[in-house]
Amino acid sequence: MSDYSANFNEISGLLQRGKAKDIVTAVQNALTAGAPPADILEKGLIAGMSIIGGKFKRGEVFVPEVLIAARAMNNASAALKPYLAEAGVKPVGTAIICTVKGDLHDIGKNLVKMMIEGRGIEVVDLGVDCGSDKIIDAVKNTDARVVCLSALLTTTMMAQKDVIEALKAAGLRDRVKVMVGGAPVTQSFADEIGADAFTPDAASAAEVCRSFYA
Ligand code: B1M
Repeated sequence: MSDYSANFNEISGLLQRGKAKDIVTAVQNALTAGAPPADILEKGLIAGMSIIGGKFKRGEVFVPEVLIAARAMNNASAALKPYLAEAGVKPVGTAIICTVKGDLHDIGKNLVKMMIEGRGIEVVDLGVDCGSDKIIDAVKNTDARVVCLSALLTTTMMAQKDVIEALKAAGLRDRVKVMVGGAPVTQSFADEIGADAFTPDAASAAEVCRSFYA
């Protein structure tokens, strides 16, 4: 079995240093060498971002460094996107995705979107800091069967509950399945707020989302 650890370490390092151009070349080199796209994502990109996260927490790096790492992450993910999608999959339906009100983190949301698209589902992306009204409008104006909510802050997790309550109040709760995720979110929190599904990562989010179109 081939060892791609040097490729993954290089990608992780470039991400941490925010090298938005070089990282795309490194991702392409790893693909050419035969590294599995899902491993490039997990062992290179997500691993690098979690090192940055630890440094951010300990006050060793600050918002500007995190932002340039985020830009590198977005470039590298975009380069990886075609390789994560299943070839020739026809759309089976539509899902809505956003990061909830008050929350600007979009890297995880973008990865979840990319993986769901890779399973043949069209995704309407409502962006970040997204309030219930916008989500209600999107549910009314599309044939989406699933609403995916991402939250990265302990202070914004409750906005996922607000969306579920707003869907109930609008008489739309039975029309869609609600999936929740993001670093602070747990299965017990999802149960507590009445979500239909929680998944800890983008790959399992895509799998569960696809199961709602069976
Ligand atoms: Co922020 N931030 N941040 N930040 N930031 C965290 C989340 C934090 C944990 C850092 C820390 O202290 N260690 C901390 C939150 C603490 C808490 O609430 N307990 C924090 C903080 C405090 C803040 C600010 C308040 C800082 C400040 O301004 N003082 C501020 C808040 C701004 C706001 O949102 N209102 C802030 C700002 C920022 C930046 C703008 C600088 C930047 C975001 C850039 C961007 O997203 N475009 C940023 C970043 C990058 C981070 C860290 C370092 C990395 C987050 C990330 O992208 N991870 C983060 C530390 C960390 O997580 N270790 C941190 C990689 C990404 C792939 O993982 O998003 O978890 P994640 O997604 C995963 C899973 O969670 C899951 O799948 C993904 C991939 O497998 N998933 C789902 C996500 N959504 C899902 C939905 C699903 C299912 C699975 O179903 C629907």
